[in-house]
Amino acid sequence: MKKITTLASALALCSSAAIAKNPLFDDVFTADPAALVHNDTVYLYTGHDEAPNNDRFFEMHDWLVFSSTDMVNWKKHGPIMKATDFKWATGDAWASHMVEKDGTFYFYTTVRHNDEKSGFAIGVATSQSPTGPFKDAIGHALVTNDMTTHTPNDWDDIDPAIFIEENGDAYMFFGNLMPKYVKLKDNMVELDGEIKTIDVPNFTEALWVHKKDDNYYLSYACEFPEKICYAMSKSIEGPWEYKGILNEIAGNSETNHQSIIEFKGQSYFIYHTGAVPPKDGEPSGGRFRRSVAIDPLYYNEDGTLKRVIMTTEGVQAVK
Ligand code: FUB
Repeated sequence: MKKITTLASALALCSSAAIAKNPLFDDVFTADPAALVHNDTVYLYTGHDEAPNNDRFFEMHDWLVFSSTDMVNWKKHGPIMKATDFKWATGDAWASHMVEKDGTFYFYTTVRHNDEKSGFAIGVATSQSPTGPFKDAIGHALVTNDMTTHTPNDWDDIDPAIFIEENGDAYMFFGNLMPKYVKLKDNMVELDGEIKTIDVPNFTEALWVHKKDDNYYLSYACEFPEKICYAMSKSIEGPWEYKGILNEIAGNSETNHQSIIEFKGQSYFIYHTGAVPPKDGEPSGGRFRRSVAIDPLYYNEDGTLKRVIMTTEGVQAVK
């Protein structure tokens, strides 16, 4: 047996014995995960926190993508685009969502619009590859702040989440303080009809929609600091029945933002925390320096969701 002679060697032994996988990355700050399963691979899209400390506000310029075939080993592909690649945007690369339809990858994302339509807006970019490069698909925003008037703040049209029905009908869910959704046209880059609101309690932001069997699940960040709550429905258009808290406040982060996928028979809950410890004299993770984590998601027999158990071990590698 190895003799432990110093504190350093004791710590080294501890860290080699542990299977600490959450947060996933400690060399880059990642937030607002949105995962896509495509061709036996999981593509994990994230925002990129670059705030120098946790005192001020988000500093987010671009979006990153990572890929994995086993949920444990992640390949870094680098940025897929930056906020100012939308010529009408001034920055703030906030939460996004990627979907694939008929071989084209559609990246819906939150940015700050220039003064022509001040406030946050939703843009859409496309690529023929899940790792990009992505280009603005329409040359203007898909949703601008003046298109909705439910809340007075100028960041109420953020955090797009797309759901595509089996018949190809696509819907975009989005919003802050007021949850909203709108149908998309077949071309995926135009709205098809009016923007409607959703009635669920304690809504803050970060909508995500997924379906299992004949149940639709609407999960979202609730209250502040944020937990993740969820509601269920038999229809993409609701009504949604509130089911409670899915995940508690995540360590050292006021925000939370979830992505839910099924990959090779296992369901996953992907979220962010502020849990990266200080490193090399740098400030630690925190509310503006967040990091993505993954834990398993389990269903009850009646289709409701078991509350997520956040771990530092993370998930087992998929064979
Ligand atoms: O990352 C910036 C914003 O914080 C996101 O758009 C929200 O969902 C929250 O995570």
